[in-house]
Amino acid sequence: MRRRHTVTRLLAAAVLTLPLTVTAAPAAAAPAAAPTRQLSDVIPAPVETRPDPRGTFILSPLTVIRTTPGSAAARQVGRQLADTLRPATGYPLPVLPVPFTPLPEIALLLGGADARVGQQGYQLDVTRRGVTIRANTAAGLFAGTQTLRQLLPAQIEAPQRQRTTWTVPGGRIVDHPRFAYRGAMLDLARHFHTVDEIKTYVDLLSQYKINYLHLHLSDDQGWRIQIDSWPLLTTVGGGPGTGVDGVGPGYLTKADYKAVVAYAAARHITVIPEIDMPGHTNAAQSTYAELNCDKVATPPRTDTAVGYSSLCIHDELTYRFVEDVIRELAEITPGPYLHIGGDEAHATTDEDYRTFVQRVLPLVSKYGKRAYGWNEIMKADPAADVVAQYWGTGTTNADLAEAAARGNKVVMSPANKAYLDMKYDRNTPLGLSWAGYIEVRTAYDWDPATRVAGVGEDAVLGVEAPLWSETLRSIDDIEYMAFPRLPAIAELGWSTAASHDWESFRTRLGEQAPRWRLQDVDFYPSAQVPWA
Ligand code: NGO
Repeated sequence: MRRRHTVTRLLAAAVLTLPLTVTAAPAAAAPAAAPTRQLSDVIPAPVETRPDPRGTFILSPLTVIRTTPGSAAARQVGRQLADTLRPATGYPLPVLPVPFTPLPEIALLLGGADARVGQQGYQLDVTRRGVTIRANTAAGLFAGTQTLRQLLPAQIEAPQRQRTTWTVPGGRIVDHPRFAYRGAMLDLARHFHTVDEIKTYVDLLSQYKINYLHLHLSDDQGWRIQIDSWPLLTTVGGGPGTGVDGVGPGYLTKADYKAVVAYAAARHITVIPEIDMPGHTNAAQSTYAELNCDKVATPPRTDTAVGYSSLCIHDELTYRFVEDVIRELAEITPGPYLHIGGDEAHATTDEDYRTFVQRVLPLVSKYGKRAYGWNEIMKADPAADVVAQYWGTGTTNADLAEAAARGNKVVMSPANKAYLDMKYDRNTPLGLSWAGYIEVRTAYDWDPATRVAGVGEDAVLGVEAPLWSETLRSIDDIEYMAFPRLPAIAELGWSTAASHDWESFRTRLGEQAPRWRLQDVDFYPSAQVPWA
């Protein structure tokens, strides 16, 4: 009976916290107002929605968040949901890991969901008595809570208490992703972004069910991650003046990196570190003379040219360096992937490039990680478990199609669709335009599984939206380029191809604006979108 005792104690504790707020909140007594949202007003679009107009739920001061007894992971998702909903509602929303409560509830339950939800999806049921989210994993429950957040009125994102009726539209959602991988990339090398800025971005990504954060940690300009066996990489390579136009210094210590990894993991986002090689290596080669074939350090460079640097391919020291970096990165990276770059190695001959990539890929496996690189690495005919990230602008790529036929998986980041650093139009103050202008509709109107000939649904692991930071410094800059295009890429990664519909998307996107304003998110007010 220990359990009963716990249940009673928890309920008593919950109810004890209530009276103060009950009297203060007018919403509880309000007549059932029509929900401001519909069950399908969600980004990314859910797989299946079955509205039930009789099932409107009203979040009240009495509502409790009930989680599967004995599951710390479910309880953690419950706590996060409570933290999200408390500021605007002012309700106590106690989190109770109990099998039953007589109170109106939001239940977060492991197991019992529709068979289709898989490892990342969820089922969400809304009735007058409560909301029930069921999933097979904590990640699925978390995804369900992000949907619930969007089903509540926009004021739920306000940092202080709001007077409104907190309706949730009735019915059932069954939802699961089209692709297992939905990523976003931040470039810390061109301009460093602080731990707090990365965390802010993670918070935003998690609202759109992004589950991978790729960090571009080194480039010609700067080196941004502590490597103990090559200590000058950060103090010199990431030292003063190493950002584009001489901005800097900046780098993540290992403790910083671990903090980012943990923060992202708590939001069901896996961090993927990238060290770019054999090109894009000037920060390392200007720091350590021995990494150059002529043993002379290159001058540091903070311009934005690309394709001029190369590690020394036929020198054993190069591989000692690369192995040290991979080993130390793998040690602090719990996620499965380690990205070795491999793009734009124009200063490396094709033969040397193959030699280099074929030597480095096994080093990634040696330290227990799955190798990942920009699509050029497919020129080296890697093993089938190596993942390629397609960043080209065309719709054919023979190396990629051959790799897909051999079984390699591809993440789609076509630069003229998914690059968040491209300008929206010629008036955009930030960003680049080498891959063209990317308005919201351009970012949305493509299909990851038909983009490149010979790389079909089965070969596509998912999508990723890279954000290169040659022109970006602050979190405001990041947000302005990511919003509203990031939600477009998120929807392409999660929602079914059949649900693809620009009119529906732009309407749902417009309804996100009040949420962004309340969260202080800068965004580009595209004329293509009917902003609320
Ligand atoms: C390219 C290049 C990067 C630039 C980016 C700018 C890839 C994979 N390599 O993308 O170094 O920062 O364009 O858009």
